[in-house]
Amino acid sequence: MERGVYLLPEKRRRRPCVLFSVTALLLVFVIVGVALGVTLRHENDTFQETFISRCEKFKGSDCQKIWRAFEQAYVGRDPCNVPMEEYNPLVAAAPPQPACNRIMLWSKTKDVVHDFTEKRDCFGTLEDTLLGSVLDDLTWCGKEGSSETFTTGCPGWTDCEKNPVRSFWYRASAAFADAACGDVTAMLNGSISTPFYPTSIFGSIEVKRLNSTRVKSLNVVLVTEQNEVANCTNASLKDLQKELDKGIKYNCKEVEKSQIEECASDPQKPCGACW
Ligand code: DVN
Repeated sequence: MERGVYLLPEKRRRRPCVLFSVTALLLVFVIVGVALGVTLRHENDTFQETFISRCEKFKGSDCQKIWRAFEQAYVGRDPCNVPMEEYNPLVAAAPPQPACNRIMLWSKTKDVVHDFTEKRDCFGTLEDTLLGSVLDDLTWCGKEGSSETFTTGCPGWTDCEKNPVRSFWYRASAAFADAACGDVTAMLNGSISTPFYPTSIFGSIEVKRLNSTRVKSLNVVLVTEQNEVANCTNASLKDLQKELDKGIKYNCKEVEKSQIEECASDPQKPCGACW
C-alpha cells in the first residue's frame, strides 16, 4: 500500500465533529440551566430581601415569622387557586392597626393619595401599614411541586380571580376596613364617569366592611381636574351611599387635584385645611 497520508473513511472522519457538537450543546444546556437556576434563586432571594427590609422599618416586628406566615399562603400551590383566606395567618401575624380618624381609603387615585400620605402625616392608607407596605407594587406566586417564590411568569390581575396578588389585596383590604374607626376618608376619582364602582376593592370589600359600631362617618374627597367628569351628585356615589352601613354619616366634597398637591407640599398647612 503506497505510503502517504492515511485518510479516514468519511463516516469515521465525521465522528469527532459530532462528538464535539453534542458536547458543546450539552455544555450550553448546563450553562443555561445553571444561569436560570441562579436567576430564579436570585429572584426568590431579592423578593424575600425586599419583604424583610420593608418589614424591618416597623420596629419590633418579627419579620421572619411574618415572612413564613406570608409564603405559606401560596408556595407550592396552583397560582390560580389561592383563595384570599389563605392569607389569614399573615393578617393574624401583622394585623393592621390604623389610628382612628386617619384612615384613607382610595380608588383609582393611587398616585395622588400616596403622594399626599408620603408628604403629610395626616392620613394613612393600607400601603402605609406593615401589611400593605411589604408587598406594595410587587408580584409573586408559587407553583405546584415547588417551594420557590416566583416573581415572573405569574398570573396577571385579571388572568384568574384567585391569584396570589389579587387575593392578598382583597384580604388585606378587608382587614384594613375591619379595623377602620372614627371618621374615615376616601379619595375617589372625579375624572371618571363612575368614581364608585362595585367591582373595585373599595366597592366590593372595603365599603361593605365599614361598621357603624366603629366608624362614625365616611368623607369622600372627589379629586377633580379641569375636565371634571363627575361631581358629588354622580349616580355612582348614590350607589355608594346605599351600600354604606346606615349608621355611618356620608359626606362628599369636590377638591381640585392641584389644591391637594399644594397642601401635600406645604407642611405648615394644617391637615384639616387641605379640603
Ligand atoms: O382603598 C384602596 C386600598 O386600601 C386598596 O387596598 O384597595 C383600595 C383600592 O382598590 P380599588 O378600589 O380596586 O382601586 P383601583 O385603583 O381600581 O385598584 C387598586 C390597585 O389594584 C391598582 O393600583 C392596581 O395595583 P397596581 O397595578 O397599580 O399596583 C390593582 N388593580 C386593580 N385593578 C387592576 C389592578 N391591577 C391590574 N389590573 C387591574 N384590572
